[in-house]
Amino acid sequence: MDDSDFFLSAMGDEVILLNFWLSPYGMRVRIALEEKGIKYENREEDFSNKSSLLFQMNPVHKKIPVLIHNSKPICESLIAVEYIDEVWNEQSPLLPSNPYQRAQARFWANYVDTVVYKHAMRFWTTEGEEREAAGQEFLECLKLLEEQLGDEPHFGGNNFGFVDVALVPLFCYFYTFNLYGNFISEAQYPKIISWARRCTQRESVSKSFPQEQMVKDYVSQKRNKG
Ligand SMILES: N[C@@H](CCC(=O)N[C@@H](CS)C(=O)NCC(=O)O)C(=O)O
Repeated sequence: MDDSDFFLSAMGDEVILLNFWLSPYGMRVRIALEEKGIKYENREEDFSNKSSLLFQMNPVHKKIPVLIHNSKPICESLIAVEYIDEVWNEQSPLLPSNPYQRAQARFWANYVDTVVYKHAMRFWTTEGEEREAAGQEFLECLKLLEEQLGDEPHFGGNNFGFVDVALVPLFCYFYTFNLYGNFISEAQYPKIISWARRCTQRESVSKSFPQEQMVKDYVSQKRNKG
């Protein structure tokens, strides 16, 4: 038991995450909790038989992830990440303290959420021309993100931060992208690829990602069915 465990148990915090192992949204919340060293219980949901707790905690969308902190639900992954950053603010800040930089971080996280994820999800869930178009759009987004990253190690500059947490879960599917050929070429996207490597080497990220083989099996099962 280290100091932070003692502090948390002394505080009596109960943290539960309603989750699904393959969800990139769930991974965001896990990464934020790991960054802060928060002990939590991960509860897996079965989408074909959702728990009554999920209906009770997220009656509007009935989706995971739901962070439950001392019996109170926080829904929507980026809102949960911000909540974690505010509540456990003594270490590993994820959002910058400067208001302008904070607004910028929220802007890019929102871009990742609404644009980048949309194309990535279409790429995995469609076939033929539609998948091709989604793949192209996704690559266009990566180009823009490369420019935004510039020569910094992270989107938040030197520190791993909010935009990194928002984006990096997509890269746990990196090898599944490459199951479709050499989709994200290192020569074309060197900065994003080295950023992804840097982030995935962090303990908070690697602990929150599913095992590579499980993702591969899941994707090949889906492809065989399709
Ligand atoms: N915008 C939400 C998206 C959450 C989401 O789409 N969750 C999916 C899993 S990846 C889900 O719960 N799907 C179950 C369903 O739609 O019934 C967030 O950021 O938390």
